[in-house]
Amino acid sequence: MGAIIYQKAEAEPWPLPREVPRIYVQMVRPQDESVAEIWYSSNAVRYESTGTTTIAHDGEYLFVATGFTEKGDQLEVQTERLYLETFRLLDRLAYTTICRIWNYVPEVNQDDRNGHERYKVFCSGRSKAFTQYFPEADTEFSAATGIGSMGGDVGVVFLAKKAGEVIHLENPEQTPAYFYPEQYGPRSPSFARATYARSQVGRGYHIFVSGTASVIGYESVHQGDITRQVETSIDNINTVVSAINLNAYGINSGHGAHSLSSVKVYIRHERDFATVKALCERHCPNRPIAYLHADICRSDLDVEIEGVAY
Ligand code: 3EB
Repeated sequence: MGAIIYQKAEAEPWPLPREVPRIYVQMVRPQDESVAEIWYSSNAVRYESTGTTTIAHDGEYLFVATGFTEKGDQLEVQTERLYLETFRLLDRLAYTTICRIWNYVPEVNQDDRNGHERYKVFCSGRSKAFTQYFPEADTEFSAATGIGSMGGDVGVVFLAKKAGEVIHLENPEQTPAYFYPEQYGPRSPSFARATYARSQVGRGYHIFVSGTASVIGYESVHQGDITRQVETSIDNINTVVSAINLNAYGINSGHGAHSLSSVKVYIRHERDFATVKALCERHCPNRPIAYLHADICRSDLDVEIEGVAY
């Protein structure tokens, strides 16, 4: 029903049926193959589009691929506007429960004209949209990834559900991102560590695990040590999807990094690819893992890992 395609700027568009919503993200090294993350549905899918936003929905899930070309130094207001428009769209189509968001922001660690890091500027726009649209729900956020891309437009993908059982999960070892102290930006990041979504039919579920980095409490740890950053990210994933944590939310299952699917690993430095691959193959054996070249939104961190458990 929708696709996120990681490919080089100059590459041919991925051959997909015309109506399928998609976003192209520049995160692939010149020597690597493109990667497509394709979300399927076994139900009948309806497709729609409005301007630069493309949509697919199947009666249970809705996939939105959207974004904007930046105009001047307007990242904050353009982000706020995009989020507000998407919230209205989700209301109009009646898929009001957000499960997962991916945010791709070029030059994410660069400062804007006012000397503010673009990640923090992006967080402000996103946070203002949430506060404006959901004034009563000040800690109600879904799983997300906020990550740098190597160029192009700002891209945002939303996965939302018809009302149904969704539980947003935190990691007891990490401060909720929406409570990060001021030093990480005037408006804290709007995301949960993971989102559990139960299927409307049968006993199936998905746990969407957010981009997970080497953060303990609210602090980055193991700066400059790629091995320990990977280990801490894996530990954080293990904690958030563990039986102990899920049971605390009334969810009767348990997972670990080893049982994640659709694993994506974002790596800041080319020189770290081999090390990170070896570690991830050990922690998530026998499953396809995409390794992407991206700036992590905290400038002192060099790796981030995400996936889906079900
Ligand atoms: C962190 O733990 C690392 O701003 O949407 C991870 C996942 C991170 C999502 C976001 C940021 C975001 O704070 C960074």
